[in-house]
Amino acid sequence: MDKQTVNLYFIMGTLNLAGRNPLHVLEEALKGGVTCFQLREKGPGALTGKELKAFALECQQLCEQYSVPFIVNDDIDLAIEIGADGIHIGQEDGCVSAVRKKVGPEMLIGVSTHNVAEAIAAADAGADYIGLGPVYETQSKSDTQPVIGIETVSEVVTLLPGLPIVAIGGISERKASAVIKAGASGIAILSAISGSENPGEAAIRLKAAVLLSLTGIEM
Ligand code: TZP
Ligand code: MG
Repeated sequence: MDKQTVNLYFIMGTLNLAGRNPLHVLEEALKGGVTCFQLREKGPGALTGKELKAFALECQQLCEQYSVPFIVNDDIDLAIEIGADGIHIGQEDGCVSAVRKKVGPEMLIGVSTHNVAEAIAAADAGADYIGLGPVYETQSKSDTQPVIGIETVSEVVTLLPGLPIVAIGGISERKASAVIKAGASGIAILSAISGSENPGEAAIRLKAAVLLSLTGIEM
């Protein structure tokens, strides 16, 4: 997997959108330049079963339209059934090799990691990319591990130079550059896009912050 694919990795479900239409938010974000999308449908009132599948198919279609990989969080069976581009798993969701056996050789596998040991284990097991965090405090996930800071990002990047590493947790336009300068390939975002008054504009600004930081030019 190309490191550029995770430059601006958007994560969304149907909840916590302040009443906005999820597909509208997703399309605005795609227009704004997100490079990867993960459907993460979690929490009280989350879609399940047929409704979840129908919503996933609509998200997938939009992603296809914008040539952006469509990744499903957790639900391996759904990912296989609809032919998602990838599956994203956490530390509690089984090992990468078992998931690989189930999904076959083509589907991308991403793994959430919180420290150097988990990152190395995921890479050794064949993850295509890793999520690393929470880098900063976040309101978007209640059961997060302690904040890891950008030092851990630098450490992991140094140890795994070839792997796309996407930093997650509390990342805003203002904080994006520190994370990229620490060596992350990209930023994974929930609230800074879906909680924004204007998700498209937020995506444009976040993308610009990432791309500028990747050039190494100081403004
Ligand atoms: N995993 C670690 S932090 C987090 C997840 C899913 C939530 C990040 O959300 P936000 O709103 O970008 O801080
Ligand atoms: Mg999970």
